[in-house]
Amino acid sequence: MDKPVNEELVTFEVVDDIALVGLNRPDKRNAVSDRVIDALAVCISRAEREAKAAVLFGEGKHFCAGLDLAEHAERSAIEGVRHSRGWHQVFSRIEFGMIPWISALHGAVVGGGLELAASTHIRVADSSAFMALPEGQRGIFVGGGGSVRIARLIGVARMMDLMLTGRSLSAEEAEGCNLAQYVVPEGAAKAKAVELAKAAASNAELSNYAIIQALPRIQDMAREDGLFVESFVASFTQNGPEAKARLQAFLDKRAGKVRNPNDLGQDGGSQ
Ligand code: 1HE
Repeated sequence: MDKPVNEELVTFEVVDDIALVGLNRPDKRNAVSDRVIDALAVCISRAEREAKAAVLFGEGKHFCAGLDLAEHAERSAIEGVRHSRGWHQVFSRIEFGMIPWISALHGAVVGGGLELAASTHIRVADSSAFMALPEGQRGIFVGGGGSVRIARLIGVARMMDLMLTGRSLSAEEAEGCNLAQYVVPEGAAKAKAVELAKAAASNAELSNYAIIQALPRIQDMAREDGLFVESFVASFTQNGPEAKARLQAFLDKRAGKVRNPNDLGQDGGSQ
Protein backbone atom coordinates (compact mmCIF):
# COMPACT_ATOMS: atom_id res chain seq x y z
CA MET A 1 0.00 0.00 0.00
CA ASP A 2 1.46 3.37 -1.06
CA LYS A 3 1.83 6.18 1.43
CA PRO A 4 -0.67 9.00 0.87
CA VAL A 5 0.65 11.79 -1.34
CA ASN A 6 1.53 15.02 0.46
CA GLU A 7 -0.51 17.20 -1.90
CA GLU A 8 0.71 20.32 -0.15
CA LEU A 9 4.10 19.71 -1.74
CA VAL A 10 3.43 17.61 -4.85
CA THR A 11 -0.01 17.27 -6.41
CA PHE A 12 -1.12 14.00 -8.00
CA GLU A 13 -4.02 13.04 -10.21
CA VAL A 14 -4.65 10.58 -13.01
CA VAL A 15 -6.64 11.70 -16.06
CA ASP A 16 -7.19 9.29 -18.97
CA ASP A 17 -4.33 7.01 -17.90
CA ILE A 18 -1.91 9.94 -17.62
CA ALA A 19 -0.51 10.81 -14.17
CA LEU A 20 -0.22 14.56 -13.61
CA VAL A 21 2.46 15.25 -11.01
CA GLY A 22 2.85 18.88 -9.97
CA LEU A 23 5.62 20.38 -7.84
CA ASN A 24 3.53 22.50 -5.52
CA ARG A 25 5.66 24.87 -3.52
CA PRO A 26 5.31 28.01 -5.62
CA ASP A 27 6.09 30.43 -2.76
CA LYS A 28 9.58 28.87 -2.65
CA ARG A 29 9.75 28.50 -6.45
CA ASN A 30 9.26 24.74 -6.04
CA ALA A 31 12.64 24.38 -4.33
CA VAL A 32 13.26 20.71 -3.60
CA SER A 33 13.34 20.01 0.13
CA ASP A 34 13.65 16.56 1.71
CA ARG A 35 9.87 16.45 2.11
CA VAL A 36 9.40 17.29 -1.58
CA ILE A 37 11.67 14.38 -2.52
CA ASP A 38 9.64 12.06 -0.25
CA ALA A 39 6.37 13.28 -1.77
CA LEU A 40 7.76 12.85 -5.28
CA ALA A 41 8.80 9.28 -4.48
CA VAL A 42 5.23 8.46 -3.43
CA CYS A 43 3.88 10.00 -6.65
CA ILE A 44 6.30 7.95 -8.76
CA SER A 45 5.06 4.72 -7.14
CA ARG A 46 1.45 5.70 -7.69
CA ALA A 47 2.06 6.82 -11.27
CA GLU A 48 3.65 3.48 -12.15
CA ARG A 49 0.73 1.63 -10.64
CA GLU A 50 -2.13 3.77 -11.88
CA ALA A 51 -1.04 5.34 -15.19
CA LYS A 52 0.53 4.51 -18.55
CA ALA A 53 2.61 7.69 -18.76
CA ALA A 54 3.27 10.69 -16.53
CA VAL A 55 3.62 14.45 -16.88
CA LEU A 56 5.76 16.39 -14.41
CA PHE A 57 5.16 20.12 -14.10
CA GLY A 58 5.55 22.99 -11.64
CA GLU A 59 2.84 25.12 -10.06
CA GLY A 60 3.35 28.90 -10.08
CA LYS A 61 5.73 30.94 -12.20
CA HIS A 62 8.65 28.49 -12.27
CA PHE A 63 9.18 24.79 -12.85
CA CYS A 64 11.79 24.42 -10.11
CA ALA A 65 14.49 26.52 -8.40
CA GLY A 66 16.49 23.39 -7.56
CA LEU A 67 17.79 22.31 -4.21
CA ASP A 68 16.23 23.94 -1.15
CA LEU A 69 19.26 26.01 -0.18
CA ALA A 70 17.84 26.80 3.27
CA GLU A 71 17.96 23.09 4.21
CA HIS A 72 21.27 22.40 2.55
CA ALA A 73 23.20 24.98 4.54
CA GLU A 74 22.88 22.69 7.58
CA ARG A 75 24.28 19.42 6.17
CA SER A 76 27.53 17.73 7.22
CA ALA A 77 29.69 16.02 4.56
CA ILE A 78 28.26 12.56 5.19
CA GLU A 79 24.72 13.92 5.32
CA GLY A 80 25.40 15.59 1.99
CA VAL A 81 26.39 12.25 0.46
CA ARG A 82 23.26 10.57 1.87
CA HIS A 83 21.14 13.41 0.54
CA SER A 84 22.64 13.23 -2.95
CA ARG A 85 22.29 9.44 -3.08
CA GLY A 86 18.66 9.84 -2.04
CA TRP A 87 18.03 12.13 -5.01
CA HIS A 88 19.80 9.64 -7.27
CA GLN A 89 17.46 6.87 -6.13
CA VAL A 90 14.31 8.88 -6.71
CA PHE A 91 15.37 10.37 -10.06
CA SER A 92 16.51 6.95 -11.27
CA ARG A 93 13.04 5.63 -10.56
CA ILE A 94 11.81 8.17 -13.11
CA GLU A 95 14.51 7.52 -15.71
CA PHE A 96 14.62 3.74 -15.29
CA GLY A 97 11.04 3.11 -14.22
CA MET A 98 8.07 1.41 -15.87
CA ILE A 99 6.44 4.30 -17.73
CA PRO A 100 7.44 7.30 -19.89
CA TRP A 101 7.74 10.66 -18.11
CA ILE A 102 7.32 13.97 -19.94
CA SER A 103 8.31 17.21 -18.19
CA ALA A 104 6.57 20.52 -18.87
CA LEU A 105 9.06 23.30 -18.20
CA HIS A 106 8.50 27.00 -17.65
CA GLY A 107 10.29 29.81 -15.86
CA ALA A 108 13.33 28.74 -13.86
CA VAL A 109 14.56 25.21 -14.53
CA VAL A 110 17.74 25.47 -12.55
CA GLY A 111 20.20 23.40 -10.57
CA GLY A 112 18.40 20.39 -9.15
CA GLY A 113 15.33 21.39 -11.15
CA LEU A 114 17.29 20.84 -14.34
CA GLU A 115 18.64 17.57 -12.95
CA LEU A 116 15.07 16.47 -12.26
CA ALA A 117 13.98 17.47 -15.78
CA ALA A 118 16.96 15.57 -17.20
CA SER A 119 15.67 12.37 -15.59
CA THR A 120 12.44 12.58 -17.60
CA HIS A 121 12.28 11.07 -21.08
CA ILE A 122 10.95 14.05 -23.05
CA ARG A 123 11.23 17.72 -22.05
CA VAL A 124 8.79 20.36 -23.32
CA ALA A 125 9.79 23.97 -22.60
CA ASP A 126 7.57 26.98 -22.99
CA SER A 127 9.12 30.24 -24.18
CA SER A 128 9.42 31.55 -20.60
CA ALA A 129 11.73 28.72 -19.56
CA PHE A 130 15.37 29.30 -18.73
CA MET A 131 17.93 26.71 -17.72
CA ALA A 132 21.01 27.20 -15.58
CA LEU A 133 23.39 25.39 -13.25
CA PRO A 134 24.25 27.98 -10.57
CA GLU A 135 25.95 25.45 -8.27
CA GLY A 136 29.35 27.12 -8.71
CA GLN A 137 27.91 30.43 -7.55
CA ARG A 138 26.45 28.72 -4.47
CA GLY A 139 29.74 27.01 -3.63
CA ILE A 140 28.39 23.51 -4.24
CA PHE A 141 28.29 20.89 -7.03
CA VAL A 142 25.51 19.09 -8.86
CA GLY A 143 24.25 16.22 -6.71
CA GLY A 144 21.05 15.06 -8.36
CA GLY A 145 22.64 13.11 -11.20
CA GLY A 146 23.42 16.13 -13.39
CA SER A 147 27.04 15.25 -14.04
CA VAL A 148 25.79 12.00 -15.57
CA ARG A 149 22.46 12.92 -17.18
CA ILE A 150 22.94 16.56 -18.19
CA ALA A 151 26.48 15.92 -19.40
CA ARG A 152 25.17 13.09 -21.60
CA LEU A 153 22.45 15.33 -23.02
CA ILE A 154 24.48 18.44 -23.77
CA GLY A 155 28.12 17.27 -23.63
CA VAL A 156 30.76 17.97 -21.01
CA ALA A 157 32.06 21.12 -22.76
CA ARG A 158 28.70 22.87 -22.60
CA MET A 159 27.98 21.69 -19.06
CA MET A 160 31.41 22.94 -18.02
CA ASP A 161 30.54 26.36 -19.51
CA LEU A 162 27.15 26.45 -17.74
CA MET A 163 28.65 25.49 -14.39
CA LEU A 164 31.70 27.74 -14.54
CA THR A 165 29.88 30.84 -15.76
CA GLY A 166 26.44 30.30 -14.18
CA ARG A 167 24.87 31.63 -17.37
CA SER A 168 21.28 30.87 -18.33
CA LEU A 169 20.05 29.29 -21.55
CA SER A 170 16.80 30.42 -23.14
CA ALA A 171 14.21 27.83 -24.15
CA GLU A 172 15.40 28.01 -27.76
CA GLU A 173 19.03 27.55 -26.72
CA ALA A 174 17.98 24.64 -24.54
CA GLU A 175 16.28 23.02 -27.52
CA GLY A 176 19.43 23.55 -29.57
CA CYS A 177 21.46 21.45 -27.13
CA ASN A 178 18.97 18.68 -26.30
CA LEU A 179 17.77 20.04 -22.97
CA ALA A 180 14.34 20.43 -24.52
CA GLN A 181 12.80 18.50 -27.39
CA TYR A 182 9.95 20.97 -27.93
CA VAL A 183 9.54 24.72 -27.43
CA VAL A 184 5.95 25.96 -27.25
CA PRO A 185 4.34 29.35 -26.53
CA GLU A 186 4.22 30.55 -22.93
CA GLY A 187 1.65 28.63 -20.91
CA ALA A 188 1.33 25.76 -23.41
CA ALA A 189 3.93 23.31 -22.08
CA LYS A 190 1.63 21.24 -19.87
CA ALA A 191 -0.96 20.71 -22.60
CA LYS A 192 1.77 19.71 -25.07
CA ALA A 193 3.30 17.36 -22.52
CA VAL A 194 -0.09 15.71 -21.95
CA GLU A 195 -0.53 15.31 -25.72
CA LEU A 196 2.90 13.62 -25.95
CA ALA A 197 2.18 11.47 -22.89
CA LYS A 198 -1.04 10.25 -24.52
CA ALA A 199 0.87 9.34 -27.68
CA ALA A 200 3.43 7.40 -25.65
CA ALA A 201 0.69 5.77 -23.55
CA SER A 202 -0.90 4.39 -26.72
CA ASN A 203 2.23 2.33 -27.47
CA ALA A 204 2.64 -1.25 -26.32
CA GLU A 205 3.75 -1.16 -22.69
CA LEU A 206 6.57 -3.58 -23.39
CA SER A 207 7.87 -1.38 -26.23
CA ASN A 208 7.87 1.62 -23.92
CA TYR A 209 9.69 -0.35 -21.26
CA ALA A 210 12.29 -1.50 -23.79
CA ILE A 211 12.75 2.06 -25.08
CA ILE A 212 13.17 3.53 -21.61
CA GLN A 213 15.45 0.82 -20.27
CA ALA A 214 17.50 -0.16 -23.29
CA LEU A 215 18.34 3.11 -25.07
CA PRO A 216 20.34 4.78 -22.26
CA ARG A 217 22.05 1.52 -21.36
CA ILE A 218 23.01 0.79 -24.97
CA GLN A 219 24.40 4.30 -25.27
CA ASP A 220 26.81 3.45 -22.46
CA MET A 221 27.97 0.22 -24.15
CA ALA A 222 30.64 -0.45 -26.72
CA ARG A 223 29.15 -0.60 -30.26
CA GLU A 224 29.26 -4.37 -30.65
CA ASP A 225 27.81 -4.91 -27.17
CA GLY A 226 25.04 -2.45 -27.98
CA LEU A 227 24.18 -4.19 -31.23
CA PHE A 228 24.14 -7.56 -29.48
CA VAL A 229 21.83 -6.32 -26.71
CA GLU A 230 19.62 -4.55 -29.26
CA SER A 231 18.95 -7.84 -31.05
CA PHE A 232 17.84 -9.52 -27.85
CA VAL A 233 15.64 -6.64 -26.75
CA ALA A 234 14.12 -6.47 -30.24
CA SER A 235 13.40 -10.18 -30.34
CA PHE A 236 11.95 -10.26 -26.83
CA THR A 237 9.76 -7.20 -27.48
CA GLN A 238 8.30 -8.47 -30.74
CA ASN A 239 7.40 -11.90 -29.39
CA GLY A 240 4.49 -10.92 -27.19
CA PRO A 241 0.82 -11.19 -28.20
CA GLU A 242 0.44 -7.43 -28.23
CA ALA A 243 3.19 -6.94 -30.83
CA LYS A 244 1.63 -9.67 -32.97
CA ALA A 245 -1.81 -8.06 -32.74
CA ARG A 246 -0.43 -4.61 -33.59
CA LEU A 247 1.58 -5.88 -36.56
CA GLN A 248 -1.47 -7.78 -37.84
CA ALA A 249 -3.62 -4.67 -37.43
CA PHE A 250 -1.27 -2.77 -39.70
CA LEU A 251 -1.25 -5.54 -42.30
CA ASP A 252 -5.06 -5.59 -42.18
CA LYS A 253 -5.06 -1.79 -42.73
CA ARG A 254 -6.71 -1.26 -39.37
CA ALA A 255 -3.80 0.73 -37.88
CA GLY A 256 -2.80 4.33 -38.51
CA LYS A 257 -0.03 5.11 -40.98
CA VAL A 258 3.04 7.15 -40.16
CA ARG A 259 2.12 10.77 -40.72
CA ASN A 260 3.93 12.92 -43.30
CA PRO A 261 4.46 16.26 -41.52
CA ASN A 262 4.12 18.05 -44.91
CA ASP A 263 0.53 16.80 -45.35
CA LEU A 264 -1.14 19.74 -43.67
CA GLY A 265 -4.58 19.13 -42.31
CA GLN A 266 -4.63 15.45 -43.22
CA ASP A 267 -5.08 13.05 -40.40
CA GLY A 268 -2.89 10.22 -41.52
CA GLY A 269 -1.48 10.04 -38.00
CA SER A 270 -0.05 6.97 -36.42
CA GLN A 271 -2.32 7.73 -33.41
C1 1HE B 1 14.41 29.39 -2.51
C2 1HE B 1 15.11 28.85 -3.61
C3 1HE B 1 15.94 27.72 -3.36
C4 1HE B 1 13.96 30.53 -4.32
N1 1HE B 1 16.01 27.27 -2.10
N2 1HE B 1 14.51 28.90 -1.27
N3 1HE B 1 19.12 27.07 -6.87
C5 1HE B 1 19.41 28.34 -7.09
O1 1HE B 1 20.53 28.80 -6.86
C6 1HE B 1 18.30 29.21 -7.58
C7 1HE B 1 17.96 30.23 -6.53
N4 1HE B 1 16.72 30.95 -6.88
C8 1HE B 1 16.70 31.96 -7.75
O2 1HE B 1 17.66 32.28 -8.44
C9 1HE B 1 15.38 32.68 -7.90
O3 1HE B 1 14.62 32.45 -6.73
C10 1HE B 1 14.54 32.24 -9.11
C11 1HE B 1 15.21 32.73 -10.41
C12 1HE B 1 14.36 30.74 -9.16
C13 1HE B 1 13.12 32.85 -8.99
O4 1HE B 1 13.21 34.25 -8.82
P1 1HE B 1 11.93 35.05 -8.24
O5 1HE B 1 12.29 36.51 -8.28
O6 1HE B 1 10.72 34.60 -8.94
O7 1HE B 1 11.76 34.55 -6.70
P2 1HE B 1 12.60 34.97 -5.42
O8 1HE B 1 12.06 36.26 -4.88
O9 1HE B 1 14.06 34.92 -5.65
O10 1HE B 1 12.27 33.78 -4.41
C14 1HE B 1 10.99 33.63 -3.81
C15 1HE B 1 11.16 32.83 -2.54
O11 1HE B 1 11.64 31.52 -2.87
C16 1HE B 1 12.23 33.42 -1.61
O12 1HE B 1 11.84 33.11 -0.29
P3 1HE B 1 11.14 34.24 0.66
O13 1HE B 1 10.91 33.54 1.96
O14 1HE B 1 12.13 35.37 0.74
O15 1HE B 1 9.87 34.64 -0.06
C17 1HE B 1 13.45 32.64 -1.95
O16 1HE B 1 14.40 32.60 -0.90
C18 1HE B 1 12.87 31.27 -2.19
N5 1HE B 1 13.71 30.44 -3.00
N6 1HE B 1 14.82 29.56 -4.73
C19 1HE B 1 15.31 27.84 -1.11
N7 1HE B 1 16.64 27.12 -4.34
C20 1HE B 1 21.15 17.96 -5.32
S1 1HE B 1 22.22 19.19 -5.78
C21 1HE B 1 21.33 20.43 -6.57
C22 1HE B 1 22.09 21.70 -6.47
C23 1HE B 1 21.21 22.90 -6.80
O17 1HE B 1 20.06 22.79 -7.09
S2 1HE B 1 22.01 24.39 -6.74
C24 1HE B 1 20.88 25.53 -7.36
C25 1HE B 1 20.01 26.11 -6.29
